[in-house]
Amino acid sequence: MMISPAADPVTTEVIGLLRSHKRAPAMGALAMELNISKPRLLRALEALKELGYVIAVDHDQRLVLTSTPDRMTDIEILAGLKTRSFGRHLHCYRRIGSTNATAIDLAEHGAPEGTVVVAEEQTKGRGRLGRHWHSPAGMGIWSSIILRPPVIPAQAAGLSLLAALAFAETAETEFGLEVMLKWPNDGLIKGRKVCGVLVELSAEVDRVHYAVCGVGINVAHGVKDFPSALRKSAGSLAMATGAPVERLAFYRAFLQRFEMIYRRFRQEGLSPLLADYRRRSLLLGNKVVVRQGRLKIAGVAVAIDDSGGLVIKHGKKETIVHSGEATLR
Ligand code: BT5
Repeated sequence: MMISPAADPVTTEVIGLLRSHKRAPAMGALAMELNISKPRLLRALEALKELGYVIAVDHDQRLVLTSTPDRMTDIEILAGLKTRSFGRHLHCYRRIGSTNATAIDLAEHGAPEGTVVVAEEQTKGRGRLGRHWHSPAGMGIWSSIILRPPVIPAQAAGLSLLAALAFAETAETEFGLEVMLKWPNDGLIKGRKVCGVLVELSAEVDRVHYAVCGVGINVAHGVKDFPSALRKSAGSLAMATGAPVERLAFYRAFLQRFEMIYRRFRQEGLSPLLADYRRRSLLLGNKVVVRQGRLKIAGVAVAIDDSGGLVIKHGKKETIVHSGEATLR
């Protein structure tokens, strides 16, 4: 189900007006100003209340917006979002199978670059290789962005790295947290996975039609909010900072940062951005094993090359891997 006050123009107008006035007119005057009946206004106020807005009536019967919800709705995301294209087309859902699946559908139907799908809850959140991504209601940022980079498929592999980098830089700037990146796509804080990225491509051999870049960021979880299998490995921004974290502010900052990084990638390619990624790399300089299906490559991770591949040295030989599951030995 979509959650979009913008789906109802009256509700949108009401919240716009309440936002722009410290004290909005009283109910009757407001209905007149908006040229709607009082019952219609009451319905809009009720809808806003259900979305978590708190609207008080002061001693002059004027309406006062006292609190806005930390909900991933279009109006709240767009309030103060400073991007050119990321999030300018927004599809917000209360509950959805997977934001990646919906974004792929939208991309197939021509949705433009920067289109975002975001959900409060995913019932079939997906990780790489068919794995499940735990995405409970209200706990995190479950979101996908449609990108249409003018590159060949091999170059698009770098998008996972860029999304992870955008997460790291946002967490550092917003909260001063130290984020480590586990190639290719994990964002870890204090050894726990807080962010995962899943890029899905539609491409020909020499052209990418679109890439859907899905990003999952755990925000509000305490340890017990994770299923027992994840309690040792997963973390959240709230666990890392030791305080509640507002999803909306973080999400806006993330979109802004990711757009900046992505625009640089479009203009200059991956290499100028890799220094920032390498600096946070968990694997570089360490003994690792990378599994690609049944294939196992063990050695020392010595570099991340300019295409985003991980260079593993074993004996005198070096192998470059572009995908796989890496673990420290
Ligand atoms: C990923 O896969 O890390 C990619 C996750 C991408 C999720 C986003 S949410 C929005 C968008 N829509 C989607 O449907 N997906 C994307 P991978 O590297 O394969 O890691 C998956 C593994 O991480 C699982 O097998 C679990 O072990 C673990 N895991 C699952 N949920 C987790 C969570 N919430 N936090 C930390 N670890 C988790």
